[in-house]
Amino acid sequence: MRIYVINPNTTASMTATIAAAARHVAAPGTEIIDMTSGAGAVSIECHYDEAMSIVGLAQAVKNANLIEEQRGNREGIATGRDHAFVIACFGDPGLLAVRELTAAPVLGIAEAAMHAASFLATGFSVVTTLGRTRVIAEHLVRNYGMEHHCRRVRAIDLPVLELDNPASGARARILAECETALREDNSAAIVLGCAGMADLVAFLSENLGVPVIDGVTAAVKFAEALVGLNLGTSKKGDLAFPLFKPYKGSLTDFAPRHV
Ligand code: 5HY
Repeated sequence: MRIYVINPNTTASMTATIAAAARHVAAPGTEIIDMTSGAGAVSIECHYDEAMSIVGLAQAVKNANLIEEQRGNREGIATGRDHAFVIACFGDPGLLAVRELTAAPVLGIAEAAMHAASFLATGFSVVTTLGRTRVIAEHLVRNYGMEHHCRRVRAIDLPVLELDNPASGARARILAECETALREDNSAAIVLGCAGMADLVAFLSENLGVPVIDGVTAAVKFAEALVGLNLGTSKKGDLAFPLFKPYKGSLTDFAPRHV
C-alpha cells in the first residue's frame, strides 16, 4: 500500500523530518510518498496560515490522485482500498475537504494522536509551539469529542521552524513543558502538537516515562490498519465527492471532477 504524507506548509526540510518518522514506523509493505505543499506559508501558526494552506494541500491531493491514475489504479481511486493520505499538520487543515476528494482513508495527525492517546491513558496533555495556536488544538479537542481525555493544551512559545534549530533550545523547552504537564495537569500521556516534533518521541519517552504520541507516526499506523481492514472514506452524505460546478478565477483548475 501507499501512504501520501502531505506537509501543508511549504518547508521541505520539515517534510523531510516528517517523512523520516513516517518511514521509521511504516510496515514493510507500505510505501511512504511525502509531499510538500507548493503554495502557502512556510509554517502554519495561525488561522490565516491554516486557511491559506488548504489550496496547496488540495493541489497535493490532486497530484496524488494523478499518480494513482498514471499507475492505472482506477479501481483504487474509486474504492480507496490500497492507499491513504496523512495531513501532516497539527491543525488538521482541510481534513474534511480532503475526505471529500478521495475514497481512501484520510488521517489528520491531531485526530490520530488524540485517539491513540485516549487508548493509553485517561488523560493527556498536548504540547505545541506558539501560544496563539493553542486555541486551534482546543477546537479540535471539542470537534473530536476529546474533552474528557484532553486535560490541557500547552505551548512552548517557539515558532514552528525553530524546532529544527539546535540553538533554539526547543528540545529542552518541550521536555520541560511535558514535565510540567505531567505534574500539574493530571495527565498520564503527552501528545506532540506539531508535525515538526515527529523526531522527538524517543528522546521524550526516555525522559518522561509515559506514552508520548506523535501524530505523524500514529496516523501512518492507523492508515495501515484501515487499509488492512479494507476500509475507506464513506462516499455517502457529506463526504461524497464534491458537487460538479465551475470554479472561476485562480482556482478554475480546482473545479471538482472525477478521474
Ligand atoms: C504543524 N504548524 O504541525 C503545525 C503546528 C502548529 O506548520 N505544522 C505547521 O504549531 O500549529
